[in-house]
Amino acid sequence: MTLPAGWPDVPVSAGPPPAGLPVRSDRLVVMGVLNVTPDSFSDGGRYLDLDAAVAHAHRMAEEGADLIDVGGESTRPGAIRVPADEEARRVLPVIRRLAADGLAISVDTYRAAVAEAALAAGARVVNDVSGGLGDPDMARVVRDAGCPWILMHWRGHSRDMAELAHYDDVVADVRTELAQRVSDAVAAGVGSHQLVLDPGLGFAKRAEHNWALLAHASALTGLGLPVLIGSSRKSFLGTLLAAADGTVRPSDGREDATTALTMQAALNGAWGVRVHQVQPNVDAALAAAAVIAASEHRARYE
Ligand code: PMM
Repeated sequence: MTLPAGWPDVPVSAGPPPAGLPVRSDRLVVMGVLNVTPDSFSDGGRYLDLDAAVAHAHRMAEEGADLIDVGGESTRPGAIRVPADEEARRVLPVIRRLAADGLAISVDTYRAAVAEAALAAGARVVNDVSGGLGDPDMARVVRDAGCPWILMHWRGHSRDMAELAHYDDVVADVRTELAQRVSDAVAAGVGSHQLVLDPGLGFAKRAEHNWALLAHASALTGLGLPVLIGSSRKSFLGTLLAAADGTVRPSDGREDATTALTMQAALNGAWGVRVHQVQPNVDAALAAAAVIAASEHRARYE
């Protein structure tokens, strides 16, 4: 693997993190997933009811979630896209309630109109799985709001993802394509200090692509922007953990592997992880932080 040094012509400002981006000194940030959808692969249909969604978000916050990621359209491979007004109808009441309760919310959307309405309803962060490619108006919304913007690596909508999973060198290609997204955002007037990068595990990626990106997470963290990792319950873990007869492990049996990858993300300098089950991942984040602190302590005496 050959990686270009630093950013390809991207001015990365070392500004302070924007208001709304949780930053912790004691451990990496844990983002709890709240899908208000009928068809997400692991929690679809469970939180369509407002009270059930609100209760689940509070449970995650009590377990230590720093951010609740509210999404109204499933992005699982092959998922059907929903109209923007239906997406907004699903997420806005939940965001309003949770923001009024004082929870920090990100909105998982690639649509500028939904992001704008969500920010007005109290969301603090835009989590954009399209990295700005899904809607040309998203950069304006983020620029005007001055909010954090998570740019995930993306090559196309769920329906087409499988065909787009072709790379010369997945780590170098993802890094270059994310650098282009940063460049576009900065050209549109967004401060680079507003940006968080995400390799987009499972999005136009086969299992071997996901493992390579995890193994070389430093290719992204080394760029100087916060990095988010979303491995939680994804299908590459189901394949890894398949039974002897080849039966893929169901999504609720992938928690321990998810937690192991949270430890790995933390040791590799990620800013945060996006997970369905908060408590074990907070524990893993604390364990990783203790290992990092001990290794830094020892280094002072060597
Ligand atoms: N994965 C999913 C949805 N949103 N957002 C970011 N930033 N990173 C991810 O990896 C990501 C995401 C798909 O998982 P889900 O269906 O469980 O929400």
